[in-house]
Amino acid sequence: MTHPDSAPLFIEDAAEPDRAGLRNLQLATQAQWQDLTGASFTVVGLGKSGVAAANALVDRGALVLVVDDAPESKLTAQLSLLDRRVQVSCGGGPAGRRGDLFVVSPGIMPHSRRFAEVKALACAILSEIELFYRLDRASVGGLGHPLVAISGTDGKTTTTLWTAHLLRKAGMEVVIGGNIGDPLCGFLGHLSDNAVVVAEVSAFQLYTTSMMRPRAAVVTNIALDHMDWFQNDLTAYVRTKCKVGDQMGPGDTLLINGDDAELISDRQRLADGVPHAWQPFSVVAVPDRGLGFDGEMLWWSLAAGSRVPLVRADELGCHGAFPITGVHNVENALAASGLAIALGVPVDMVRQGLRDFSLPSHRIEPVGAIGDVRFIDDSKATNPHAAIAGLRALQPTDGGKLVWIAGGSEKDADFGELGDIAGQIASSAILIGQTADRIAACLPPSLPVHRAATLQECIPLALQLAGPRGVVLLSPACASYDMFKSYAHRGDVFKDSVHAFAKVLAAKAR
Ligand code: UMA
Repeated sequence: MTHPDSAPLFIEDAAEPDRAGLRNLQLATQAQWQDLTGASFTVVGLGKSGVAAANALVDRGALVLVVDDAPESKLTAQLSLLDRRVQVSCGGGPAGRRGDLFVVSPGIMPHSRRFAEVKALACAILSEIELFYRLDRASVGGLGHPLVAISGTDGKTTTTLWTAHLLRKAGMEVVIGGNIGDPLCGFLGHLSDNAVVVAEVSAFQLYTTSMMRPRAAVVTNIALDHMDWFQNDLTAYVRTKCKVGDQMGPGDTLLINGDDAELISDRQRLADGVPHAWQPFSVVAVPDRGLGFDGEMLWWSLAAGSRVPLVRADELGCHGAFPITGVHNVENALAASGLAIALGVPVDMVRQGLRDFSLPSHRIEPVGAIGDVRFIDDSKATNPHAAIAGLRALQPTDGGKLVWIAGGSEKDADFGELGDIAGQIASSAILIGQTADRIAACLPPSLPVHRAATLQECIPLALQLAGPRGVVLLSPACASYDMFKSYAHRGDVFKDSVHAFAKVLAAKAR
């Protein structure tokens, strides 16, 4: 394994150095940045992470230019948060300064014109999470604050929050950031000595990350997503997701979904001579070492023949806002438990935290009932794989009906497998949004399919289709941007529509 301090940078064919070039080149190969005086940076993208990165850099004496393709009029909120010492160029001006160290926002696609320009100019390219790591190491020494990183396609946000919950059970001071919302650079200067950083990390962020070494990390799973960003190169996507473990060393813990076929080659690569402890977690078996599920109980295995029970699956969330169901949530619980154990949380605290965690909203969240028909909001299912998990979690076991509401904005997802599984589990489908026709084409003729123009329109129809004791599940398999501001907005509209229709029925019944 490459030593963290000498790991290759993403850009190997660095551009010719100029004025600040030598200072920049010197920094490019260091994983710990004490003093940035004389260094020169271009930050690309003035979103949340760009603002946090630029402010952290000028605070440490660097010369910083921020560039953004959007016009100034669209960036007023971000500009108001930016340190006045930062230079700004917006509206599609120059891509940056030749020979600079470049921090690129995760929204800049690698095959975009902007990224090509950056590659031609940069001395090195790094992500905002990588910048955090290098600056944090400098501020506290050693490897910086303990960092727990959650990578993978599905379950990242839930695993991030659940891990933080388990660490807090043991009295640890935890901050949560990264792709989940708050950029990590925003925490610099605000972390106490004992703080642990729990970060959701996206493939977009990992793509330009090279030296970051988490203390514990997980790759939750791999499913087809963001293929537009990766130009349909699944191998590149898998490799990028697994970069989270590349710099880990002795004493660190990397958890890998042991049931995921896409991760098998990477597991093999990890097994071949990498010194850090990596472990699988599995919902189909209990591994000799790692975490597993036997269909009833979640286990932590220390070695062959030595396993410790955690909780039963039906205890997950039993003391929280609502019970936590679905095999995918058993996966999330196993991953969070493994990360917490790696950070030293006693098993009793893990058990408590598995029982009293509340899932964040829009993830198989019961939002109400009309009579005996239950309505479930799984709006966070923004890809087919996540919707399959939602359908499986709600699969009727009592002969009742499951009405599935799906569809949304187009991101070229493949609905083939989802269509087959929906045909087996759902009793009818109501399709909305841009992808309605493509999803309909993948459903078997045996499944009755209906269309609706709005979510509000879906509710009375779904109630009628669900029979007296059915379940109505919104699990769209698509992003929401064709009709809503976000998946959260879509889930809120669903919930409000259920409540509004329940009131109309109640008023009529009086
Ligand atoms: N921009 C350009 N040129 C481009 C593309 C973008 O100039 O070619 C500019 C835009 O005009 C805009 C800025 O870059 O001003 C946007 O930057 P950004 O989209 O990278 O967004 P940030 O606000 O910095 O948010 C990022 C993550 N965004 C993305 O990954 C797209 C946020 O994840 C993350 O919460 C935040 O950093 C803090 O870490 C969002 C996301 O959608 C929620 N993530 C994806 C997902 O979860 O599926 C991966």
